[in-house]
Amino acid sequence: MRIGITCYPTYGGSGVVATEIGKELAIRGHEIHFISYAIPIKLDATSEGIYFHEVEMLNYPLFEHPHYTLALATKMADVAVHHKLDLLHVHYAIPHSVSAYLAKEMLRPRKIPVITTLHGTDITLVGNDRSYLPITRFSIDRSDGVTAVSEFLRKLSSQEFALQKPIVLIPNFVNCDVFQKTQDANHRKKFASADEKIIVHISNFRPVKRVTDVVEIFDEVRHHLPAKLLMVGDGPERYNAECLSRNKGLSEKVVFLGKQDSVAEILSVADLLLLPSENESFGLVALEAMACEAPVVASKVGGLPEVIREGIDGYLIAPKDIKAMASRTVEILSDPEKHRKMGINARKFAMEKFCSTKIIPLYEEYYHQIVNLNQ
Ligand code: GMT
Repeated sequence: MRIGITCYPTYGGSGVVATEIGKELAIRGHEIHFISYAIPIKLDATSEGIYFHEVEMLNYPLFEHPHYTLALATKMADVAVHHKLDLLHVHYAIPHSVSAYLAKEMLRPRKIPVITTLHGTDITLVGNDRSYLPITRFSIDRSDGVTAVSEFLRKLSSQEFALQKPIVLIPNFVNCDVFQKTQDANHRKKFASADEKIIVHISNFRPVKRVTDVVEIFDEVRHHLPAKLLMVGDGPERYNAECLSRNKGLSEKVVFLGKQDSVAEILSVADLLLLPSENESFGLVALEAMACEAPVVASKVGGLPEVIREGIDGYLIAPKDIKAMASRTVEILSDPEKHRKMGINARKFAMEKFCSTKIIPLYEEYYHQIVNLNQ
């Protein structure tokens, strides 16, 4: 098939998922056309079967705000015609499903089916804001197919948007060959000394991630065992988290690594992942850590209980309960047998339920179904 994929090209789960889908589909012989304002960070646009089309914006003094939605729609229609696309698959509803709807209408009577994949905050935070709700609901409803990355998000989207259209669950996935625990002791040494446990947090440092809680939890944990905290990513809460860590005298033990191209390399040395988010529709990074045999201590919110099994791959705790999160972290890290078992369980679950080899065919089947319905 010839598939157009649109996503945010920056760091973030939805862009990573979209990029990985495109890469895996190209390996399976499909022709993939990414359409966005920049090359997605994890994309090699010189790979076989992968093409990138940059959305260019017109600047004119009258336009105080950029018209990305329109420019994207125009580019989608252009690529669809000139590269004979079979469908457009957009990730994150806002504004991508609106642009796709416009492109589809522009191309009539030619039919180009549109699939929207909902990722989380496009429904839970931005999508249900009064300023965006009607257009988000409209564009999701006009998509020919809609998928959500967790059962939590599938149900919530149907309810919040009172959609007639069925939303199909296709969960996020991980490439278990790329995400693996390292066997190289020297790689671990780059981050911590032999007696220190390595705790990792990875996010976009937005308020919803509660990054200062991560520092608070680590502070408690440090009273019980030697450890290092690797903070990966960047965003509005980074400064607060850095200040808190300095004020607590933890500067030597908390390392802010910023945005990283290869989170797999960091997770390969992780002993545990902390994800105390206020909400999380799926929590892709939890799955990636699990594939690397790192148990996860996370909030019991959103789609996280679909990814992490309580007491088996980690622990799920009410958000903001820093004491309980710290105590479970110490419990896992101070019991080598429990730590090992949880890590093995986590990788096994990731491989059995969320391996890319199992999930990508679900997208292929869904594409065929939607294209056939539109013929
Ligand atoms: O967190 C965000 O605002 C960004 C968004 C994204 O684009 O990365 O994250 C959402 O999509 C990810 C990929 O499907 C999920 O793993 C995240 O759980 C989800 N974030 C939230 O629900 C907060």
